[in-house]
Amino acid sequence: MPELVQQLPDGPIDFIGDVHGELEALQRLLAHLGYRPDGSHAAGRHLVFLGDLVDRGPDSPAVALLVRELVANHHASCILGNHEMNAMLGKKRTYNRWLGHHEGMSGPLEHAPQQVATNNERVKILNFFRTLPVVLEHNALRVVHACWDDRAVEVLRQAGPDADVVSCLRVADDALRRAKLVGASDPCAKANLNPIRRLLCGPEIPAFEGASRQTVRTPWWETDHGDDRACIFGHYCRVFLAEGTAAEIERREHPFGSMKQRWTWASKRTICVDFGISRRWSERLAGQEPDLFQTRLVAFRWPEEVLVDDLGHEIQPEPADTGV
Ligand SMILES: [Mn+2]
Repeated sequence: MPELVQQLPDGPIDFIGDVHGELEALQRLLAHLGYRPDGSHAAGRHLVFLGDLVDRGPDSPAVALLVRELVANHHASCILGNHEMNAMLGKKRTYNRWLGHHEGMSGPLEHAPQQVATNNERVKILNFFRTLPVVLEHNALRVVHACWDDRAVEVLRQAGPDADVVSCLRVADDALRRAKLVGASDPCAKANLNPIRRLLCGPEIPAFEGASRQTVRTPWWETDHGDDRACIFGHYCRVFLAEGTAAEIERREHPFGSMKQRWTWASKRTICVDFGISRRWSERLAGQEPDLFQTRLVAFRWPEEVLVDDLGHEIQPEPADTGV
């Protein structure tokens, strides 16, 4: 079992946002970044994956096993995302049919092919997830899947060197359930007060009238005070694809929904590196030409502070206040 808060290596790092089973995009991005097939880099660069390696895309097992190999060979580090947590909790959803079940809601994602893991692969992958930390940091950077929260990170530090993240999450859920028996019921309590859920899924607020869900995500990065270190995170898919009423509701509910220019920092010190490849399956189903994909897998290069996407474009992210 791992320490849940670990140190980032010194030296140049490429932070890779949510991959969601998009093996080809990952392989192309690694080549654009100058990584050799064995994961080494001539300039001694290190890879950091921001979580959500799996689900929705065509080959989750291959992505998870590739990253496992890179981590084993000390070319990469990887933190947990909410999708790895869901897999460890045994949640069966349409988007994680690669785990070998046939459950889930009906909908277009059902028609997107997913490579199914063998029993042996599934065991290897779930064991790998159990070795992953939730947070990485050094004196200049903070890295988390969805939301940096000092108090939640402090709880993880207290968990010590041999913590089981699944037990930590369940213990906190149980405590909240007991508290709810004697206190007021708050639909956001689980997301906001369970430290693991807060770091992996981000805070939520009660939804406004007309929203599609009871609670909606909120832009924590606008009030991220008190830590001068830059924060790199993923999770908040920054690309909107569909048109029409459903897409309008989605934009209203989305913390980046009002964003006009997506290649920006989230705020002065925070940058979200999830550029929507979780939805590439829907572009593929719609028959989109690969050259015209709007979704991207993106790396944020440190200390250069440039973004590189899976099509090989290098983009200088704009300051947060120009695009929003
Ligand atoms: Mn996520």
